[in-house]
Amino acid sequence: MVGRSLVVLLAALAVPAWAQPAGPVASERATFRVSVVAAGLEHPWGLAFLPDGRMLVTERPGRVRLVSPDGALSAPLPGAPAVFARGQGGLHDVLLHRAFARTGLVYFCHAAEGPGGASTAISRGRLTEAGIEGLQTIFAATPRTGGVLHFGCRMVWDGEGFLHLSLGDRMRPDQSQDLASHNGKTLRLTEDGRPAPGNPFAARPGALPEIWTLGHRNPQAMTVHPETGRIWVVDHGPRGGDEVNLLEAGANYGWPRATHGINYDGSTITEHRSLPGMVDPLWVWVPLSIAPSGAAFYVGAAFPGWRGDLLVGGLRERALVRLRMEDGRPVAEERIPLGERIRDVRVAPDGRVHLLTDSPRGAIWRLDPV
Ligand SMILES: [Ca+2]
Repeated sequence: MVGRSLVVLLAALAVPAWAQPAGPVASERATFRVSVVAAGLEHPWGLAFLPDGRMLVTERPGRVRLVSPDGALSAPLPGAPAVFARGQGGLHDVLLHRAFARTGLVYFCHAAEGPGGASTAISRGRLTEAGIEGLQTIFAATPRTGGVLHFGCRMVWDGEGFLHLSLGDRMRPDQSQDLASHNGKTLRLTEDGRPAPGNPFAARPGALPEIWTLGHRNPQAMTVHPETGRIWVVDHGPRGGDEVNLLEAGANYGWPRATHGINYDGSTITEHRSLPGMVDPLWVWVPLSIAPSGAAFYVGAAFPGWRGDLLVGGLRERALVRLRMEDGRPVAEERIPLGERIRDVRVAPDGRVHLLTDSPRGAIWRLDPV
């Protein structure tokens, strides 16, 4: 045991704490340097830019911190959600209320424990200089289950002011096709966490009225196209079969009845890559997964060569993956290796791309064009 501990210790010492690329990174349409905005974050997961130039960042074990423009990290804010922090569970995405400057409201999606196990929940509170005040859980997915995998989750606002949430299948693939379960779905909610009016299955007996789309596996990237307002999701496949999907109300994205992926042991999940009545992905990663988490369309001025492209964070791939978009769909891919697992991709108001690295010693990176 002593020898093994020594090996582990030496391995830890050999790895730089925040291993950002040291020199300029040359890619097909841009060259940039990676600056460390803030470090010392444990599995940072979600990021939001505040109107005053600060940022809010979540850490998966359940912490929320403010980051000043010069990169100084606050202490963990009091009042953050109590999370189920096991496996992939914990504190995930953060989203400002659409009228944040007036309301101060901040939304968190996270794993939460309750009767029967754990599921994904949304909690909302008011950000003040004292921390997060008046936190309330406004939505909890059902059914709760045992297990520590596939919680999703990302949140975005649509153009009508409704809140969309992406949810993983909780390793119960059949639930992705079951309208009586929230798991493996995207939901469309009011800002108070209730079913939004006009949802596609609201009138169907036995169907949960929050459901917007079904047939997802573990969508950990969801983003709104800044020009079309359409919502895009990037979903983890099993072994191979990560997908980019454009959401349409009521659509079925196929999991687990249609997929390009196979089981981790090499066995077949289904012979179908496509089925009638199910929507095919607009991009798929085979035979290996990149393990996508976090995505954003690029429309800033800092990287004119990336304009309109979808930037996707790769966990397993340890890369920023750029999907070239033409006529509203991906047509080509570039993988930009960065040496760290990339958990989230955000474009700052000034157009510079920010990344979160998924590590016990994670960081916020900023890409500065050179
Ligand atoms: Ca699919």
